Amino acid sequence: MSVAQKIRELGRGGPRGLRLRHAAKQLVDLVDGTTFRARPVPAPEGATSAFYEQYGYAIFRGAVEAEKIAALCTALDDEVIGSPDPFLRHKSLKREPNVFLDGTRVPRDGLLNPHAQPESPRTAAAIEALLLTDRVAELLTQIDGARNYTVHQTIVFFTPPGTGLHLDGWSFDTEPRGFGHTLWIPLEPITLRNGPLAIVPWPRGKVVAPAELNVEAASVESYELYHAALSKYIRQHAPDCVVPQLEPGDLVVFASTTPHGTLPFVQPSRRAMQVIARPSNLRWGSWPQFEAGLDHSPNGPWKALKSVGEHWRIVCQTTD
Ligand SMILES: O=C(O)CCC(=O)C(=O)O
Repeated sequence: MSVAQKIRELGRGGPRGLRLRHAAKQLVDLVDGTTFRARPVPAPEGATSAFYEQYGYAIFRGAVEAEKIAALCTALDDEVIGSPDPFLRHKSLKREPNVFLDGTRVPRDGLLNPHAQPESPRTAAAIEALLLTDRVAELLTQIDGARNYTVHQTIVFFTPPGTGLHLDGWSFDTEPRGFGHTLWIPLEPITLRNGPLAIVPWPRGKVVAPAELNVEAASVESYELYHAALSKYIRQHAPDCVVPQLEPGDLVVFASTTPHGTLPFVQPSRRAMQVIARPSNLRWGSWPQFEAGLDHSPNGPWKALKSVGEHWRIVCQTTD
């Protein structure tokens, strides 16, 4: 059905003004994937997509322009590292000034959603310039055939966050599950010594149900129990890990259902950016929300969403 037909269909019944307002709202919801049960497009032909379906991740070389990475690093140095002001932090979820690791200029905690915070406009502009490109969208399209993506979250890491094995889908997935992407972008070389990312090769969309692990259904409270049980399952059934050694310019993408975590470090500086995005037409939510029977996507936590170019939408103001 064409968009025009959909508007006409949605606009039937009720007083004209009300009908039109209702139709406009439903159209926005439709584009957002909030009420419309869109289906994922079939996986495209090609080696990238086939590999991603089987292993749940992809590594692209030279996907991000070097000058744009340098511009982001300069913005971070000037706007964040050199500033006494507070910034919204990844781990503490609070606005806090830099606390540096002993003897370094490496902040202990990263930045949460710096692309959407009023205190970091230069960083935000540099993130948009680096990320929301046709090239990055085309690489995602090679994986899943979708043509438009919505960015929900960004994190900038200065040092490895020490994250245990987990699934990003628990807190942000699509319905059907496994079509959300995490984009992981090194801003400096990632070696075996500065806390690299470790990925468990895992078929895209594979979900081990809590019942299969003998833990209670997904809920905010059962996160730790589920992930402890999943880690045991992985040790037994999927013991291999991929630890990509990366240069700035590379891009790692993995699915919302792919287990991953951070390895330990001896060198503390590890600048990288992590991005959570979904094909814009798909419904989304967290596993606990899906488990509770949520039949539409949540409305927040953002206050504003904007389109950038042909291929991107991004949450540009959050309630954090
Ligand atoms: O950057 C890393 O080492 C992993 C971080 C991560 O998985 C997360 O924050 O969800």
